[in-house]
Amino acid sequence: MPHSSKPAGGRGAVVAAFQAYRQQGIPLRFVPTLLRANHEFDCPGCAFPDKPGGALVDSCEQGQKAMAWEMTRRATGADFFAGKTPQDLQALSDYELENQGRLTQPMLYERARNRFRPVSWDEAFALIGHELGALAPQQAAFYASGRSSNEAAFLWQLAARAYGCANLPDSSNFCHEPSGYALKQAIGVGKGTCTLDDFARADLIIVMGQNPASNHPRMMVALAEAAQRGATVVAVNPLRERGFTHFTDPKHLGQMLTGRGSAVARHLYQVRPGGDLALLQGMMKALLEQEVAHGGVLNHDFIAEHCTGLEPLQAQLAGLDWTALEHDAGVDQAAMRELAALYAASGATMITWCMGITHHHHAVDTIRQIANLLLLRGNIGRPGAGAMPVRGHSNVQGDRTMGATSSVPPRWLDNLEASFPGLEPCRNAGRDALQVIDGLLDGSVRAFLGLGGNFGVAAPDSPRVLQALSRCRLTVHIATKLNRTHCHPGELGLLLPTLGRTDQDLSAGRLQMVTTEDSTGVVRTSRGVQPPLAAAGQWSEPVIVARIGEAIARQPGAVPWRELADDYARIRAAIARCQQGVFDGFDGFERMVAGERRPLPNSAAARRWRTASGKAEFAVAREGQDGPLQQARARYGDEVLALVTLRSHDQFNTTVYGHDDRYRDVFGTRRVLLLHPDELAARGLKEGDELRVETVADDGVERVLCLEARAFDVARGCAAAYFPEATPLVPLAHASLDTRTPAYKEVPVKVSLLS
Ligand SMILES: Nc1nc2c(c(=O)[nH]1)N[C@H]1C(S)=C(S)[C@@H](COP(=O)(O)OP(=O)(O)OC[C@H]3O[C@@H](n4cnc5c(=O)[nH]c(N)nc54)[C@H](O)[C@@H]3O)O[C@H]1N2
Ligand SMILES: Nc1nc2c(c(=O)[nH]1)N[C@H]1C(S)=C(S)[C@@H](COP(=O)(O)OP(=O)(O)OC[C@H]3O[C@@H](n4cnc5c(=O)[nH]c(N)nc54)[C@H](O)[C@@H]3O)O[C@H]1N2
Ligand SMILES: [Mo]
Repeated sequence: MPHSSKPAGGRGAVVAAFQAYRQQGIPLRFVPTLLRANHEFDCPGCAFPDKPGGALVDSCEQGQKAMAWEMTRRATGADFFAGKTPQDLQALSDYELENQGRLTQPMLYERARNRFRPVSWDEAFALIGHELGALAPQQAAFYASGRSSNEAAFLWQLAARAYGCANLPDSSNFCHEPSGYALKQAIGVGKGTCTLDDFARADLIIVMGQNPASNHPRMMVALAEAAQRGATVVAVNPLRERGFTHFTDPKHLGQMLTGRGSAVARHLYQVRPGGDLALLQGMMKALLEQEVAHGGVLNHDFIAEHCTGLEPLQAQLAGLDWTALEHDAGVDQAAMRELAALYAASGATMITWCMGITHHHHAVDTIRQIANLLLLRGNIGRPGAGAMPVRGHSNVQGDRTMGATSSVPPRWLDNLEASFPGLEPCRNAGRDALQVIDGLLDGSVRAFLGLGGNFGVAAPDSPRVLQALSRCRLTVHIATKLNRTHCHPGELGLLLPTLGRTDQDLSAGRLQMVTTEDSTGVVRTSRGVQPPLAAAGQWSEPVIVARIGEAIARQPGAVPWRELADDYARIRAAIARCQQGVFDGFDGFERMVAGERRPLPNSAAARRWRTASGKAEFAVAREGQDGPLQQARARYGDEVLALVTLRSHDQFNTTVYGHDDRYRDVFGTRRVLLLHPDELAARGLKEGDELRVETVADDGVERVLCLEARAFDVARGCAAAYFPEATPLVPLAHASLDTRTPAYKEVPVKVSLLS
């Protein structure tokens, strides 16, 4: 198998960051600011926490790329759109679309002319008011991607609810939804319980279904430091990801000069996609056997005081058969026992996870097993221990805290009413992302508004979703850059350019500040550093959303939209009022000052369990609920591979920065299918072959892609390809139980030589 020995991180990371500045034409004088990104503003990359007062270079290669991509001086204004039809734009690649630069002028598409034309802000808001006024509120959907600030997200849900609609899908529906759902049931709060300090105190850190070297590089530093002080780091992943085996901290000069990386993870367990559920069950089965034989494994005091439901779990685990567990997990009993022994010997254990756990049919049950495992030894609510779903977008957690989601507690709605006398917010639950897609397909959703994101490309079955979007009466996208979803406008389609977090926001003549919340529940402030590329044509998200709110509100005057937009401290004051009895920690939020950080209290971390029973709840995994992958395997046997769609080292979700994945030795192309060499050989295939990859689904839709074969150390029975290129293979119907999160990481496929 070809394998370069270059470590993850290191010099390559620094070189790549500088290439990104050059490519985007970022003036050199901004580089020092970029390197200090996390001091002034929250990096628009991932949601991993940053160290307060941290290193001079407190950001990572990927963060630098995200900033360079946003701070580019290239503009996509009216001249770019002149004469182009949406079909012309659709012919460009995702990379080419975003690489045009920043959107700088509001544009309106009209089907009758089949062209975009510049439009004034006033005309845009009047049009939205008129069109939404003509629809029933249930016919609209308000999508939010997780990049916007708390202030914008709060106004977004307020605008939707004031209009009478709770169809508030968000990128979480495609992402960590199962984590929030499962943790809420298990420990009473849908957020992780760890802080950054826990990395410095854990004995054992289990990293499941996550590729932090590419997607949360600052976490690699925390892991490497933990490993250096003697903690054990283990990874559970079908792919042998480079970051776990060879890593150099790009901020560590000595390591960088030697050019050698060190292994961060002591062990890497190569599960089959979706095999984590069985692996966790095997670990717990081994632990319980060890408890019976020698005692001292379970934390009986903790369980007695804090937990409920252990007996049914014990009974289920006792009844499980090792052969079946080995088959489902894809790792053998000895490995599961080894991992259990490491866990039993550890004084404090953290489990972190990401999309390798959530993008599955059984995601919720798997995450309940993570909670079970932690609870068995009292590993929640003490230093160095806990559950850590590592979020994706930099403010996806905050958006949820702000109520930007289709279902909120009644208390939140009561608080909205009390805060804005005369407001009658929609009190029903609305549609989540897949329900909105159902509505787009059957025509019951007629208007789609997006606060960021690339909905049609991020969604499964993307070609069908993009087509459905273009059947809308109205689409509105508040965005920094052009993407494929924008190229499929409705009969009327608005593109509203907005400021990003790196841009100075001088709305209403004052330098405004916004806030975000990271994966560990720390709220921090952000102020942009760069003057906007086009001040008149790029408005801030809070201002745009407030103006939309004003245009569509059913009780005019109930919400002082313009006052809120003039001074974001007033939005924070409203947030503080609405959080009473919902999320703690927002008292005096309006007094937050630049540079301040606020850790929000986490009830589970304080061992207060806001669950149905008032205790932390063990759960048994559901049996007999095979998903499409298991069904396909039952029908076609080993011919079926489980396709994982994942990120390269050169992208942020649907934003493709380039065509290399240096950590997987893929260069110059993204249309590849990674397979184990044995799997290639067994099929009579070799590297470089053009493959026909076809989804196994029973809905009569043909889903076929042509990809090039590449050898990689992937678990047997599985294949990997890049998102979003491989998304047309993911059927809408393949989604997790309970939360309907797309099963992007276990698509049953058949592979053959393209004839
Ligand atoms: N630079 C950069 N940073 C990002 C992003 C980005 O695109 N680029 N995206 C952001 C977002 S929104 C998110 S959600 C996160 C995503 O962060 P990740 O979850 O790390 O991203 P993926 O590439 O989807 O990778 C999932 C990992 O899970 C593994 N995996 C796949 N299936 C399974 C399985 O069944 N079991 C186990 N144990 N592992 C499995 C894959 O091999 C891969 O290593 O990153 C965030 N940060
Ligand atoms: N096959 C497959 N599909 C997946 C996944 C997968 O692993 N496999 N992962 C899923 C996951 S985890 C997620 S989170 C979703 C992501 O889905 P989305 O959040 O919808 O997609 P992004 O690619 O993050 O959105 C990028 C766009 O956001 C806009 N943007 C960037 N910054 C800003 C800003 O500051 N403000 C505004 N208003 N707009 C901005 C730009 O126009 C840019 O084109 O995709 C999901 N789809
Ligand atoms: Mo995500």
